[in-house]
Amino acid sequence: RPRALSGIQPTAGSFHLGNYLGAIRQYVALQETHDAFYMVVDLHAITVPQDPAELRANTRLAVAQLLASGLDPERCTLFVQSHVPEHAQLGWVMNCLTGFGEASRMTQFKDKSAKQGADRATVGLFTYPILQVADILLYQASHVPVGEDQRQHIELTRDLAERFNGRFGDTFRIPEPYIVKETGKIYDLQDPTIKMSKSASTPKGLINLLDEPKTTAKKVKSAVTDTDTVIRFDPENKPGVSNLLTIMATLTGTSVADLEKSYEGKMYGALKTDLAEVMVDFVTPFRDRTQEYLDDPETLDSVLAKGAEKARAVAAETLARTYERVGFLPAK
Ligand code: AQP
Repeated sequence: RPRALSGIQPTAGSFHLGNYLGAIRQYVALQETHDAFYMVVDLHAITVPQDPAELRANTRLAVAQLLASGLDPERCTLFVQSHVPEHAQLGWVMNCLTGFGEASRMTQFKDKSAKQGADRATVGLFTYPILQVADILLYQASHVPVGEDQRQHIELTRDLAERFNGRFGDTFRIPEPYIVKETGKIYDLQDPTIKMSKSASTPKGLINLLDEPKTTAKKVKSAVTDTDTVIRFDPENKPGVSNLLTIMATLTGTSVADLEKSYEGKMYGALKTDLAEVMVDFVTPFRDRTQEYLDDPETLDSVLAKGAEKARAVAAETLARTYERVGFLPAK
C-alpha cells in the first residue's frame, strides 16, 4: 500500500477552515487507500514561544479535533510527534545534510521570521523545514497531504532524500506532495488575496472551526467580495467570490459550475446566506464531537499510546538503517 504522512500544529487551539479543506479532509480520505500516519507536531510548535500548560491542552485539543474530523484510529496511526523521539534524531542527521543557503531559501521561514522580527526568530524556526523532512522520511511516505504553502518543504524533502540515497545508498522513499488543486489554498475572508491563516491580521477573515456557530455565520456574511454583481468563479478578477464558491462546492459536494448556474441572476447576499447555513451545519456537530473526545481523556490517551507504539516501530527501523548508513558505531 502507498503510505501517507502529515502533521498539524497544535498552536492555535482551534483548527481553521484552511487547515480543514487544505489538509485534514485529505487525511480522512487517504486513510481508506493508504497506510496513513498523522501526527500533532508539538516539536514544531515550540519554534515560537509557547506556554507549557497551553501547549499541553492544545495538543489534546488538536487530537480531539482530528478525531472529530473523521480520523479513525483503526484505519490510521494517530500520534503526538514528541512521543516518537526518532523525529528529533533523524532531524539532526538531515540538518547535517542541508546547506545553509538552501535552508535560507525557505519562504515560510522568511515570512514567519519577518513577522516576528529577525532577532526574535529562533534557530528552531529556521530549521523546522528540515525537521519536517525527517518527519516524512522516517515513515517512508509516498504521499504527503498538505496545503499549497507546504509545497516547497516537500521539494526540500525530495532533494534531501535523493542526496542521502546518492551519498549513502538507497535508504529513503522519495515522497510526493498530495495537494488538492481546488482547496490547496483557502483565502482570508477579509483579504481574499492572502491565505487564510491563524496569524491573519483580522480575526474576521479567519474561520475557526471551534468558533460559536453564530460568529461563523457572521464572518461568512461579512466576507469581502467585489463591486461587480455576478456570481462567477474567476480567482484573478473575483478572488472573494471565487473563494466562497470553492468553500461552498467542497462542503456540499457540488461542482463550482453547478453553483454558478444555480446562482445565476442572484445577488452575493444569497450565496453568503446559503454558505453561512452550510458552515453552521458543518461546525455545529464538529464542535460537539470535539467536546465529546475531550470529555473522554482515557480514550484519547489510549489512542495516542497505541499510535505512538505503531509509529515508533516504523520510525525506529528507518532511523537504525540511517545511522548504520551514516557510519555510526552500533551500541552494543
Ligand atoms: N489557507 C490554507 N489553505 C489550505 N491549506 C492550508 N493549511 C494551512 N492554511 C491553509 C494547511 O494546513 C495544514 C496544517 O498547517 P499547520 O499546522 O502548519 O498550520 P499553519 O500552517 O501554521 O497554519 P497557518 O494558519 O497557516 O499558520 P501561520 O499563520 O503560522 O502560517 C498544512 O498542511 C497547511 O498547508
